[in-house]
Amino acid sequence: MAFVAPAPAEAASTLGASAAEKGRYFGTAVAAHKLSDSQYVSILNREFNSVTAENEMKWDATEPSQGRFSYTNADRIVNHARANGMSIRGHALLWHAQQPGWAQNMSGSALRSAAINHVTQVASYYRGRIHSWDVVNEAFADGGSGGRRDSNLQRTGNDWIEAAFRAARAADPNAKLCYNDYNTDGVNAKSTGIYTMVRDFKARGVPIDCVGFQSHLTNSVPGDYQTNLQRFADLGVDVQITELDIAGTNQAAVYDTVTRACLAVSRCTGITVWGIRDSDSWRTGANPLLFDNNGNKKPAYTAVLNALNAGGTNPGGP
Ligand code: 9MR
Repeated sequence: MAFVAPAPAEAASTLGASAAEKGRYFGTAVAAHKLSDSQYVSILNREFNSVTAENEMKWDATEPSQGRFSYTNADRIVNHARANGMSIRGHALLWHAQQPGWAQNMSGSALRSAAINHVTQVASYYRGRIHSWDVVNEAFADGGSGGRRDSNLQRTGNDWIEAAFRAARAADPNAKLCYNDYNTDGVNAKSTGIYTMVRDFKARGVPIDCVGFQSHLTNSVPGDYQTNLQRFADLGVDVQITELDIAGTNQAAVYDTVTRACLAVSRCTGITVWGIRDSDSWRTGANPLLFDNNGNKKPAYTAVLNALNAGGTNPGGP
């Protein structure tokens, strides 16, 4: 009988399936009002196994007046995800932007109490259904200071971030709790400020499980992108690429580099792109996503899929 060589493991043919083979997820931001667009939904269901609500879980959406919570649009996304076996990134419990008007007008201890109550209420409502929460979003300043961004939340006291993480842990003990920010994609003053905060939280037992790197990129990615992910992982937190989109030239090559960097870091547990088709992107006209306006796969899509299929495994799983 002739020897028949075993077939090589078949390369996965979708982003989600390929990432899953590597113990990771591949997600996208989703807008609830697009769940009636059949082209959008068919790509979503075919390619992705994680979703992030693009706007529907933000403070202005979930607590439009103080103490009155509104989950209708967020629930549409959560229900769609659960019905299709997708995990969910919660985005975001506290942020200086997209606050409801009533919160924008508050300060001091009243704002602190309202903010912590918001964290508790929303995280409790979704308890058991969220893989990872962006507990705090974009709290560090741009530029060289490495310090906090000024905001009404920051003015309630420097400990507002740790108070939010403690409240989130109490409300949903099984969700991974992330700090999420942009312009943190290489080793720079801003990412180092966050690194120092995470190291301090780990040393003092403040509950933090993950750091999100938004990765809104143009033309290139910092040469120390993987090194930067790894230094956070070495603190004992997972890292996630949370809002990836890449404008400009070399798009496919930069998507390839980012995907490979995640796969090379065992604690990089997943990648989320910030929308499905170019027409879904917040960066109007930049065409920074993996599918064109007609829902066709772009060269950037093929680059990501090939990088996922070529990449290493993550024994820990997502
Ligand atoms: O993509 C979101 C867009 O629809 C909203 O108008 C905008 C409002 O601030 O927020 C966008 O998403 C942001 C995300 O929540 C946090 N990081 C930056 C994203 C792009 O602005």
